[in-house]
Amino acid sequence: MNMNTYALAAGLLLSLLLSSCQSGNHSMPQEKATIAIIPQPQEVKAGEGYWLLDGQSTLYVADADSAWQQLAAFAGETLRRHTGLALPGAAATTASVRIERDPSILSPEGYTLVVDDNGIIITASQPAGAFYGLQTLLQLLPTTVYDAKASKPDHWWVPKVSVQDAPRFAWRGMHLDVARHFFDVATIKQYIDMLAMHKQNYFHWHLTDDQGWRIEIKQYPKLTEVAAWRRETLIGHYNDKPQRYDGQRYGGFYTQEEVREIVRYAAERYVTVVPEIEMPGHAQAAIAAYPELACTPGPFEPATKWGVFEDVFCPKEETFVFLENVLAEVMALFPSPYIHIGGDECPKVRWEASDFCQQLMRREGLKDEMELQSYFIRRIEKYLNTNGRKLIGWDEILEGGLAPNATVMSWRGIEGGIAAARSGHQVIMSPTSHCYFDYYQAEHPDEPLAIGGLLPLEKVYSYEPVPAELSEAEARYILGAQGNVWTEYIPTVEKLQYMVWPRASAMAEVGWTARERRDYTDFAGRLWIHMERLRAGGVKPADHLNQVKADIQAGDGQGVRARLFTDAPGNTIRYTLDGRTPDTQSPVYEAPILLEGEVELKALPFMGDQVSGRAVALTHRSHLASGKAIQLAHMPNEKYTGNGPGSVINGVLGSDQRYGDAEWLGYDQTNFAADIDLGKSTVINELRFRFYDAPGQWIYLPKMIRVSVSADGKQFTAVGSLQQLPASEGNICRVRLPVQGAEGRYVRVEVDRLGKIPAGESGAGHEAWLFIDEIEIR
Ligand code: TNX
Repeated sequence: MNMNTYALAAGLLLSLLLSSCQSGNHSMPQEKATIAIIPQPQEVKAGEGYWLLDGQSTLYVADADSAWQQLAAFAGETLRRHTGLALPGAAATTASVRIERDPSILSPEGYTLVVDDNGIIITASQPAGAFYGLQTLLQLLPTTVYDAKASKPDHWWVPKVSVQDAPRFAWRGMHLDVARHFFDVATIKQYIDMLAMHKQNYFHWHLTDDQGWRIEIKQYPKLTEVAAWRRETLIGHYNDKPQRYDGQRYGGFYTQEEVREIVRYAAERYVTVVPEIEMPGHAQAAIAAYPELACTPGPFEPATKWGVFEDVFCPKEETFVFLENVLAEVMALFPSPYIHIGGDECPKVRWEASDFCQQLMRREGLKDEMELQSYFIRRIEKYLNTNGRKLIGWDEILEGGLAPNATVMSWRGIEGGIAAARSGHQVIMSPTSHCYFDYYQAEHPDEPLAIGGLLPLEKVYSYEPVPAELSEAEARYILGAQGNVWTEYIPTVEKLQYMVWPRASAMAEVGWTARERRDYTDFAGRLWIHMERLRAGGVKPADHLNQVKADIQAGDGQGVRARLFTDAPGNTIRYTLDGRTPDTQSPVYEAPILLEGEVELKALPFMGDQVSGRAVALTHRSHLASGKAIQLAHMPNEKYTGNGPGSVINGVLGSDQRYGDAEWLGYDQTNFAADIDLGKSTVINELRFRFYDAPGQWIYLPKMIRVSVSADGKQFTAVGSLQQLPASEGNICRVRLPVQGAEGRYVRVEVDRLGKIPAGESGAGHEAWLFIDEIEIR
């Protein structure tokens, strides 16, 4: 959307106001309507003029068989609720709104929507497609259609248009963790409403975890008497030292009646609810209620803090009896063809120490605890399959061998998804890098506490669910993509909305819209209007569209440059370099700003002379390496690439709390090693480093730093090294390494990772991460 369309959008709003003032004569708006549909359809052809919906309008819905009858009832009710018009039924030949069957439409979720001189007609081969046509129709109307509380006008102008549409992926999912924090039935329904509006079709309901069991199971009452309640809850961040607790009992659960109601509510909106019952790990709450299901006697209590816990289900016969009984009740409640059984993050320490487990492994010929996990999942899969259901698990279920028919949800990255697709298993992609809405969404000191990381809207939008590594045949196993919402740091509905929207709107477009139709600038333009829909629907989204962002470019020897931008067009950015708050007299940003010496850049967006959004502020301090050229021997993990290699010599420090920002580089496989070209022979006295230190997140300080210099970039002479690092302050460790008067043009810096995480620590045995955000040379 360009500036012009903004003006048009404003014009549309104005004309709608005018037309509602003149509702007596229903004068047609003079301006052309802006069509801003999210997710973007396959094809939208705008026509000329409008079709009038008013008190005389009627509705016809194909209702030949039962599947269409449900749609017919729901479509009528939806249209009436949203428009406030009665829309009585009429024959197909005369009705103003017609929803018709067209078996020639190939996609079961596809539809066409035509608004022309003959009225409004939606065609689809299946009710789901018709439902999506209806969603598109609502998005053609002013955003007040979504406002249940607003009084509705007595007529609506519907812009003439022809839309042809079908989704790219069959799985367009959103997940919600109700174990860490509980959300009531009304909130779940609103969540489902929002998914339906975005044509998302799977609601992955994470119902059990260490901190709480949230679904009533009649045969096991202690799950809701004991497992649904925790003594207290961690407050602040897990990494805070010391950790603090609120001392408040916390919990809740859904009765089976409520579950049925939600499943029914979702089904009316063509959303399938996929329940997740976690096993064998993330089960501490369940074994607190039934300790006989653990490998050790207990007692246990539902966890009061976050993380991964060692007390897990023990693969005993009575555990399988319990789980099958639980799943039997779950299957009776959820018609979903898929049942999610978790499978992630299951520590093996209890199994290793258990005589029972070790004997079982010998008896079954299982070579290690990974294979025991696989044995566990296969048994559960067999049970589900026997009952006509399919198993989904997180990508850890690949370890020790994948159950024969399992669908894999790839979260730790995309590798699990690639491996599963290559072995002919269905895959849902939800890697942390692009799909975790518990991560921060902006770099700003006012952002509310989040688990960590950084996942701005644009990055969500950029997600491509089909890994480039897959052949066309393998790619067919990618069912789609999903946004995950873990709620450790999301205790309230307001915060839930803030974290989810509009990032989930971007995810909806990733799942629905053809790759070549996706364009972030265009999306951001449509989102400007779409946010009003969200607000009208009772959801307060995070609004970062007008926030100024800085993209710091460095590392190529051309100095350090700051490119400033906002997501929404129409802002004028004004800035200062001395830390003062910009005003209407401050210089207007036009081209990247060269940062030299000591600079406190602050930039604010303006619309006219009004501040339109949040500022960006950053401090730049030159040192001998800033703005010079750098070459990395190893690239960081693809999730933590900062803003390229230059991030570590750009004179700008990263956040002290968020290692996922554009300044930090993160390594978990290789060491860090870089050659910095100072451009000419230079005497250097000291190097200063910053490392991130957060063992709870598997991030450790390095075990060794070495520095050498060279005149020609080939022969290097060691000039300093360090093993003993000073104590960290909070999560930051600042290191100084003196190299008294060393001289050279090239400086080689080598930083060795710790290696494996030590026993007894969270993530023991995994590779420790190393995060570095700056190498200052003085
Ligand atoms: C990992 S994603 C988990 C969850 C946490 C989440 C926090 C997954 C399968 N397991 O238990 O809530 O990280 O981002």
